[in-house]
Amino acid sequence: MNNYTAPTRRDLIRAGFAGAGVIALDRFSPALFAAGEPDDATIPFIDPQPIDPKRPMVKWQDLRDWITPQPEFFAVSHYGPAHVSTDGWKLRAEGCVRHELEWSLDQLRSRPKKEITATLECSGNGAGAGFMGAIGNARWAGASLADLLKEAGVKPEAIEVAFWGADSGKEKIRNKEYEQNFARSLSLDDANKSDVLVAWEMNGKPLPAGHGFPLRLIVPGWYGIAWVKWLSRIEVRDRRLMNRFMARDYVTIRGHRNGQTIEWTETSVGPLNVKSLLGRVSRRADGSVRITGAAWSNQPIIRVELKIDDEKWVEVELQQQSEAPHAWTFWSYEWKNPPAGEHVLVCRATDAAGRVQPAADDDVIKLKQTYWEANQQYPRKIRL
Ligand SMILES: Nc1nc2c(c(=O)[nH]1)N[C@H]1C(S)=C(S)[C@@H](COP(=O)(O)O)O[C@H]1N2
Ligand SMILES: [Mo]
Repeated sequence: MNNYTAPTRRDLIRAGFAGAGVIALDRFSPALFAAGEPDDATIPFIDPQPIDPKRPMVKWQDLRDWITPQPEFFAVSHYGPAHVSTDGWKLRAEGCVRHELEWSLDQLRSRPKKEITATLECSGNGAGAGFMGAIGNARWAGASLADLLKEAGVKPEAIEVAFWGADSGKEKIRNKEYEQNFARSLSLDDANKSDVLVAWEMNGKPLPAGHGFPLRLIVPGWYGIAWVKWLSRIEVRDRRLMNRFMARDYVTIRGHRNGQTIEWTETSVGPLNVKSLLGRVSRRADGSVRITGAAWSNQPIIRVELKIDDEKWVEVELQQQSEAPHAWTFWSYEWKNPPAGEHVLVCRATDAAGRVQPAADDDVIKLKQTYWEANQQYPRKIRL
């Protein structure tokens, strides 16, 4: 693999998971980089990034908040948002289980509550210039999925767990139409990870209707497609679900060079890839320029580098959230004595698995045929 550089112990210490010396930031750190500097002036990007201003999205050049403000949190629904009435509402567990179970919302809420801060990114984020802010970081709370599965008793023949949403629509499969509910599945191992939640809270409040009220799945480290909203049924299965969202639509087709030939593979969209984006560029009182952004992956981020014009890559400072390994990491860089004129800035992240965010002309992106999983570096232009 040409993108691999093994993280050193120094990298790991710096990233905060091999030893002491890391300051744990407040979980709700409201304004990590603006703190104490209310007057720094935003320098706008001059390359167009045409985002519909009415569509909730992260506005990168205003990026300040580690927890994404609710009005900026994107929403995606394939069949339109479901409006679920909680009268008589129950979550069911069925399929390859010893006991088919049902829980009311009150029964779920009386279980031990787990809270996790995790970043949710749509796998289509970054695939087109108008769709760059389909990401957000929130504090989610709910019950452990592993505990619910344990209570229902998973039978030995089970291999995966499917999560069914209350929303449905017509799907055409081999020339025939079928009414289908939204559904995604996870392998038993992935479903039993301790941080997978059936959540009823987002940032301390009941889930908003558009984000899955009353219940959704939280799958830290996975693309949004796995985070099933309006969750109504947990089905333990002895064979793989191969619906639109597992095997037809949310599929990435990539080419891999093997000597003179290219081999093509189709894989289901799954865990997050390593990625970073530039957020805000601002002028400080002393004339220097501050560049901030975010980085995320399904592994902790150990390094983010910045390239200014044709200079060498330089390392930026990470504000690692050691308590929240599946939340995005904010970073910043102080550019002293920046020359006037136009500049191109680009960042790239490296994660604890040693994966480096690819450039747009690296094979892993260049030979990607489909829209999803667009984690390439994204250069931005400014004028000073
Ligand atoms: N039931 C259901 N869950 C769903 C979807 C959907 O259409 N229906 N969309 C998925 C996709 S593609 C994404 S990116 C996330 C978006 O979550 P959000 O709307 O809370 O931002 O929800 C996922 N969960
Ligand atoms: Mo998505």
